[in-house]
Amino acid sequence: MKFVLCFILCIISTSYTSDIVINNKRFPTSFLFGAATSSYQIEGGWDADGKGQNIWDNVTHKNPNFIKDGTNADVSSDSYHRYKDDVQLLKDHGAQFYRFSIAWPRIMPNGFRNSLNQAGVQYYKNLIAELKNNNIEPMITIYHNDLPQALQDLGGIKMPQFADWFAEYARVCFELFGNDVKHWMTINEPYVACTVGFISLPYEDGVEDYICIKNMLLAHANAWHIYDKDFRPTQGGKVGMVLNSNWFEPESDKPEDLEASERSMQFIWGWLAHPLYKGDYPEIMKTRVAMRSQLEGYNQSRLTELTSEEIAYIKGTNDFFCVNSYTTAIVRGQPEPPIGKPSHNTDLGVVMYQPADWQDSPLDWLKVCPWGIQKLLRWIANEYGNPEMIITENGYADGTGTLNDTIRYNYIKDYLSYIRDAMDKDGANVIGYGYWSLIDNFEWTSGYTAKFGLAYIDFNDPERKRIRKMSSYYYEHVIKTRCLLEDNSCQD
Ligand code: PNW
Repeated sequence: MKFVLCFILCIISTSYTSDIVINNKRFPTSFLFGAATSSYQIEGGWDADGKGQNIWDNVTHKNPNFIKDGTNADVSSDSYHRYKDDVQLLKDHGAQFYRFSIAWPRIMPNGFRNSLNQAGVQYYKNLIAELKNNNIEPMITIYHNDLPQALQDLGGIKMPQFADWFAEYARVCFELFGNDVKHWMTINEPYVACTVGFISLPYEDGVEDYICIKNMLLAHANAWHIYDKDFRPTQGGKVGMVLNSNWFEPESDKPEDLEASERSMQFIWGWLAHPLYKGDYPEIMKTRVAMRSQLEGYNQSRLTELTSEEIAYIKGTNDFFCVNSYTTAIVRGQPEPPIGKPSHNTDLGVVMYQPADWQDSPLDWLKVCPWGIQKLLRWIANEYGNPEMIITENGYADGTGTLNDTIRYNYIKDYLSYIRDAMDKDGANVIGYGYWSLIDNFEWTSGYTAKFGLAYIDFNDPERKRIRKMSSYYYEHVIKTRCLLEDNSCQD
């Protein structure tokens, strides 16, 4: 059995670069291709023109060891001064949209409206105008990990007030920029922001993450309701939350492995998507966390329940499903983990790994597995009534930033092929794809050791020139021809 499994996985994994039959159907003309970035990772200008500090400014300055190479994003790709180069690069690709984020403390340095910073506002107005002049649609993420330090000092995302702080900020964004924006993304990857990316490290695993996600859901719902009532009638856009994770492939078709796969999907995707689409956390999650909490001697479940008012308030607040996904993990069932220190992982209770022979990257969680994306999209379509989906992030990092980036080129081609398969074989309602990332940038705790860009940046070059990689020319071909085959021989 093990042998058969390895045999299958090995075939699949070696086929990554060579044997995949690339989907030869042209992408519809309405399909949106673009690229993504986030404010802290690219902007630099960390204290320019009145910007307030964010939690990453604070941690990287106080504790450089927090970052693998001891760096920070004080300057990074310097998009605060070079946003026109970014727009030119998007134009060179023929991109239909650019997904970027607004830095909360750049427009509201203390986190609140009373500190509104005109220079910061002007930066985003200029960027949006430049995009529109070049027929590129701005898609805006309102929050992408760069919380104002001032709000962190008040307790940050753990505080029940967070949902109101965020609502005020989102309203300001809709007011200032909403006339030019049709796709709003409230919060990027709450799952990461509340777990591995929890900046108040160490966070209390299995307790604070549940509180954090609940606050994120309420914050998102606040923004959606504000938009729906006060802005949608005149601005006519859509508002969604950006969810992320892997596809979780069962190790075998044994019932315990199939269950482990489904449980992982429910625990990780369902944690957010169930409240948004169905009205409450997944049943399996409520049952397991309650059961383990009780055995641990808690009086109530560590998974703070949603009240019936909250359930009604959150349900139906995702106008489109934003999917960030880069990779797949294999999962296996296991006996109930012993009761001890609580954690989200033991609440889930599965064994997870990535086979050693999958193409790796400098990031320990990122290995290449193109077929996983089709299964993920199919699962979301089935589970949530085939909502409109945009792949808001997908990409590959190498350590060097080489211009001859064949792995990234294959990654884009193969992932897009399986996305196209999900559309025409499974009927998944995917309407767009945004590659992460437009340019090399600061990769959080990995600093500049992992480079995702379609364009290379030498971080010692004062001009921060954007230099297109081979994959970028391929992506341009795909955007312009809507065909994954180089000879453009796709069927219409
Ligand atoms: C996403 N993980 O983060 C973010 O939205 C981007 O800011 C980031 O640069 C990109 O993916 C690449 O990392 C993730 O540990 C961070 O599984 C961590 C994980 C996944 C995504």
